[in-house]
Amino acid sequence: MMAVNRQVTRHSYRVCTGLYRPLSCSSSVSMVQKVLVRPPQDVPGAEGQAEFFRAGIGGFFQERPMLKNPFLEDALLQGYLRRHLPSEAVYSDLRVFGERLVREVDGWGRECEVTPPRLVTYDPWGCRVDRIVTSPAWQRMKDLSAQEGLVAIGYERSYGEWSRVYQMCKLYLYSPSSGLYTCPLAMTDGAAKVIQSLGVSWPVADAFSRLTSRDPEHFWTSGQWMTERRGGSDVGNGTETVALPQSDGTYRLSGFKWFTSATDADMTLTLARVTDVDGQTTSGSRGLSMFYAAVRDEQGMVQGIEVQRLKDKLGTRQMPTAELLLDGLPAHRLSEEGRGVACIANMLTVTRIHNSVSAVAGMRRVLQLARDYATRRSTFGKLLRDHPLHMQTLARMEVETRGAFLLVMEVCRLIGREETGHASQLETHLLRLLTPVAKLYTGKQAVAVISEGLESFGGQGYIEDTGLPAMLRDAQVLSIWEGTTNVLSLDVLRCVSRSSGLVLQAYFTHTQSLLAAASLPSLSVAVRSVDSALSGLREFLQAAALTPPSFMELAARDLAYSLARIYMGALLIDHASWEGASHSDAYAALRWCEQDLCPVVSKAAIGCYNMKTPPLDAALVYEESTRD
Ligand code: UCC
Repeated sequence: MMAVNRQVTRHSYRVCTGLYRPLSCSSSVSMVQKVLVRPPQDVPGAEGQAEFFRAGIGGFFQERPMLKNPFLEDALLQGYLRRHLPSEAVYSDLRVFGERLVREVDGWGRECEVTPPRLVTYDPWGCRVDRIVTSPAWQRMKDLSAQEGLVAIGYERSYGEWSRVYQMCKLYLYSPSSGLYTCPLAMTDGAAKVIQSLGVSWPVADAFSRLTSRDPEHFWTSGQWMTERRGGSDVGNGTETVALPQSDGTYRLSGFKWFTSATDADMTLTLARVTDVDGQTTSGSRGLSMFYAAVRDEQGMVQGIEVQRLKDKLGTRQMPTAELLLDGLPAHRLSEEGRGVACIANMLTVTRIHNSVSAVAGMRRVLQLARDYATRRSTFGKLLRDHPLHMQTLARMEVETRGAFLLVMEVCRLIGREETGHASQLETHLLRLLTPVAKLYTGKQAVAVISEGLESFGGQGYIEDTGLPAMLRDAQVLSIWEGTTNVLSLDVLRCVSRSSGLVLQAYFTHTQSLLAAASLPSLSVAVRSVDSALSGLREFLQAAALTPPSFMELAARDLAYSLARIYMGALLIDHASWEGASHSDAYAALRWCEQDLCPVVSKAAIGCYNMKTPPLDAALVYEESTRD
């Protein structure tokens, strides 16, 4: 922008005459309203007219924020890798990939947004075809995903227990440019994980090799069809789809899948109830089994499926989300009968991790754009970057993003250790607890940080073809799909009780060990804050153990937030204590720890979870509609 400004100034002068008179013609420069006029030779026939006269649109154009190599722009990512995965090959791959994202892929992502998928139900001769037509850019994303190994890296395991971290770092760079292609990749990765955990054999050996392939010709994506009209969250009670056993050991599925994301997938994993000889099924989640189905036959036609319609969504418009009538879909049962939920839970773990990666990636992207913009946009006589209040706002976003990044990478580190057989019992417990915690917390952070980020572009942040509003729309789904914030908060409670508290023990032990290793005096305030929050949390949980379950249910969301904030604080401190850390790493840790790290304790202290509260909450919510 500075270049543009200089140019405009060179060709401009102030006038106190004509249509656009200044409010004051005082001799004091500061009191004179500056009205720019175009030099007469620029406007044939309108000599001396003010710049905005008739068709003149003025000479100032704001420079746009520039996307730069997101890997080279990310000090924390580079620091994290230097510390944990100091591999020249990984560094080089991410740097080159970052260039590719800027050069070509980001444009494809935009193309996906402006060329949304459409459903072709019939061919010109009236035959039902149910074809989902996606943009060429969406198809290029599929090829790129294979070539770049975006799923494969996690299964090749060339970097042992750090392979997941490498894979997720690459996805983190890719996500904001991917036109939401990260969604099918999440499910593809989840399906591969489920198949691997069951044993790669017939009938899914070929599918596994396709899901994890680097060859675009061979590569497949998978769907995850769980949601039905009765049940998005309550899968156990809401699933109506039935599986009719066939004489050859396969099944035919009939039902209605209400939300199927990225429905152009090649295969899917899904849940259904096996019917017995009398056509009866078992209710609840004990009646659910998990199935594998190829979506299309060899001619590329959907088989046993009618695509009812594509969803009209707030965001994720790049990607087809369909309602599907399953009308005898041929399928193979992969789980034992009645073990469908437990079996697909592996997929949920992976897709929830992807969700968290996308959340932090969105935060990082808006920050990268906002900080670039702050070097190009002048207001009140100086660049945005020279306004301390603006920098304070971006710094707060940066602190949130750093906390989120370290938490998400911690979960990736843990799953990598588990998959390579390196995880201790403590780490397995931590993974189970932190997966929903990271997903629910980063989903909320993403919406808040990206919303704040849009504001830093002023009105331009609200203008559709800047590409910025789509970031906010797409972020909004992150707290919804793969389990809403409350459903995941209840999942946290469930894993605490199913493990008889062992997941919490692991949490306390590990957080304490992160703090114990922090020796920098400059961090002592932060260490004290986390330590005290941890003690408060322990006391709260001891007291809560004596309360009825309804107490903890009310506290579930605040408990999950407390677990997230305390753990993020410990991770920020730990990272800042590393010998290669920067001053900013320490500053971020200090700033993070200034907030209420343990809201569950502060809210309990004011009676938020006592039994008088639910009726008061309900009365508050329904006050208007219940008044006579
Ligand atoms: O499909 C969707 C969108 C796809 C798009 C994906 C892209 C995402 C990434 C994008 C990046 C850009 S959205 C639909 C998602 N639906 C959900 O997330 C469902 C939400 N509801 C739940 O999570 C519930 O908590 C249920 C369905 C899991 C609860 O069902 P149940 O039947 O009440 O489950 P139980 O009884 O608690 O658990 C049954 C078994 C137990 O194992 P066993 O019997 O061995 O003890 C549990 O331990 O499942 C196990 N289990 C789990 N294991 C349940 N949840 C988990 C878990 N989270 N991790 C491990």
